[in-house]
Amino acid sequence: MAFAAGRRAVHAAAVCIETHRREAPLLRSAAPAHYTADVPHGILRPRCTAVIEAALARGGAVVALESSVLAQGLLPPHNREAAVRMQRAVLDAGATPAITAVVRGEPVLGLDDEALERFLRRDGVRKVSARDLPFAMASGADGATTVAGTLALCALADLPVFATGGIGGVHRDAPFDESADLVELARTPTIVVCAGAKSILDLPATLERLETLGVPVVGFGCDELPGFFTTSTGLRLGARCDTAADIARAWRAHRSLGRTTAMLVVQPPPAAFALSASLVDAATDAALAAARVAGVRGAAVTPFLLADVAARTDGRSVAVNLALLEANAALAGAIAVALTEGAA
Ligand code: PSU
Ligand code: MN
Repeated sequence: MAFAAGRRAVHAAAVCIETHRREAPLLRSAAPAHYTADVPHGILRPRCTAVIEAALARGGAVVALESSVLAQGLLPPHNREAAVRMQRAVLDAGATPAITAVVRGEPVLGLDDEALERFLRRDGVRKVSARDLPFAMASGADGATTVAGTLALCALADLPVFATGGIGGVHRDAPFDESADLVELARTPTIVVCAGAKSILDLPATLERLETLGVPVVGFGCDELPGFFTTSTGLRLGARCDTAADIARAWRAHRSLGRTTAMLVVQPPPAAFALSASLVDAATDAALAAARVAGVRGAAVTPFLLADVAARTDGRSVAVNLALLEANAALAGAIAVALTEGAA
């Protein structure tokens, strides 16, 4: 495991904790003292595959991809298809994909083939939000990171761009069930590309919370918040961009203000796959009722609802899910490249 001297970190050679403890000098962190006073070994830097390490070292475009959508959101064989299509889309855009996860207790950017296979089999892989990271690490577990968990890892490696399907948000039924994705978006300076928040959520409330938290939401080629499975929701957005270069420019402005929130870039699912609002609404209402009857709670809610909606739409929700994941990965790749190009 490598430890870095703060967020503008160096690519220190990987050392295991024990070696580090005995032999390596303590590294000073650039983070404020109250963050690091009780972290004698410094802030961790996720282990990267060689390809990702090389891309970071040359200042190349790298796009983070979450793993919870693979290990909890989509069932085999669709999760494999999602992994392949997303990574290929990032590569085709000229960037390097980095699936984030905790592998046998170690936070990583990029999964090797063996770990990816385990995650795709969903073999004892737990769902890891930001709060779950320390326990997954301490117990040596495999953990698939949600948007919140992924953002926490992006921050450790200064990854500025991340693609996902839909973010978590404010749930409709359960009072106070609000995804940690929102809070992490509010404190992680990363561009997050998605198709909005999942239709199973309370979308107006989710948008309001993002506003309260100061997270800019920009439509990519659209003026409304997309509904994940659907093109529109009737919820107007305050900003629109039509090119990756425009997003990059807005991002630089955001960062020039010292803002440390994410920027949410939303685009509708590819038109050929988008579902009608009536179909999605009916499936969602039925799924919510089923969750109530089954007494599903907490972290299990989102995977349950997604699976139930998939069953109720004869898999059409899966087809649109795969298509939008690929499209979002492609856009994230283009934005990451634009960030490396126009550094002025
Ligand atoms: N969107 C999907 N599939 C998913 C998720 C989102 O299409 O599996 C996952 C993401 O990882 C997101 C998480 O961060 O669900 C939200 O879970 P919760 O509501 O428990 O925070
Ligand atoms: Mn929740």
